[in-house]
Amino acid sequence: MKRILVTGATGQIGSELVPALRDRYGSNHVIAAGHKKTPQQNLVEEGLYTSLDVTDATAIESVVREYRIDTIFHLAALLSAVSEKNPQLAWKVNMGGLFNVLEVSRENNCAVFFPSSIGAFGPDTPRDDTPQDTVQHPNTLYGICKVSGELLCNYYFSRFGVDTRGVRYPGLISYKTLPGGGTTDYAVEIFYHAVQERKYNCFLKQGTYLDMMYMPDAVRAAIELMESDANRLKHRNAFNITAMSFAPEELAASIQRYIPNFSMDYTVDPVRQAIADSWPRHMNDHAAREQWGWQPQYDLEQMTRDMLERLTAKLGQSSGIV
Ligand code: AKB
Repeated sequence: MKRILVTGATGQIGSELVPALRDRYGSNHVIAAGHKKTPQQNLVEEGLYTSLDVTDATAIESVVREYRIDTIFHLAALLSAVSEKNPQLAWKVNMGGLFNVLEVSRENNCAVFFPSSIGAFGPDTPRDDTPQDTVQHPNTLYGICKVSGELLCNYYFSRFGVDTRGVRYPGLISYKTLPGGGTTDYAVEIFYHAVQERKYNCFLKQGTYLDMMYMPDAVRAAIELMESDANRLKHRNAFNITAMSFAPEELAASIQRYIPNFSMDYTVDPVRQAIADSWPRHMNDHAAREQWGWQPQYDLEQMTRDMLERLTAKLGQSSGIV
């Protein structure tokens, strides 16, 4: 039975990955680790929780030894927009944290899941049907950390035999925890505003197509990749995965099918627009499909309906959904 550590457990992915891992492997086999943010009640009450600063290698090592960890889902990182505001801190947390996790894993024989991102691509990358292996050249600090992280994970596998695996996540949409500082955050915020105010002011302009995914698919992808047959993995790290690609006005139209009086206008944030314009519109994820059977379950329509139903219940609003 696995013994798992999840760093960044209080974040958007971690807060949903931890309960899924606890359901699968048992609550005593999954240690959720957060740092600055107050942990969600369920993370603390329904299993093991610890506070952990990933820039402190000694602290990671002592958690790994204390709980006899054999697998680390290393999610702790700053997202793209906050990384542009504080590139020095982003390098320290995103690169320093990953390096520490890989070193501790090398010494303690742990497998590592590392989430890369569409942010690992840049303006020179083909934006449509983006190949698995292609020019990357990101021009954001977040992207530079992601592409370096992909390479570092490959290096730790080929040089030291650490079982590193990972995906390139698109923008992730979820109703449990807000993302906090990404370029794709509009696709989450829009739902809160639609349910509570029936209107939203979008910071990306019309026609900005980006890959997206609903959180249940993202969580399943991480677990399935880590459980997949290593002999079938030709890439191991940085698998392109996607579930849908849409522009803001298409997401708004999808919401309007359930909330007809929802309206959206635009005040473009130049920093986040420039980041979005440097990312793929739609990635090719055939390598993930072929090598470990990746298959998304939620498209735009299914995701929109589920998000609206669950957020309406969470926020205690009268539905307004037709
Ligand atoms: C962000 O927008 O920074 C993230 C990502 C796509 O990596 N959601």
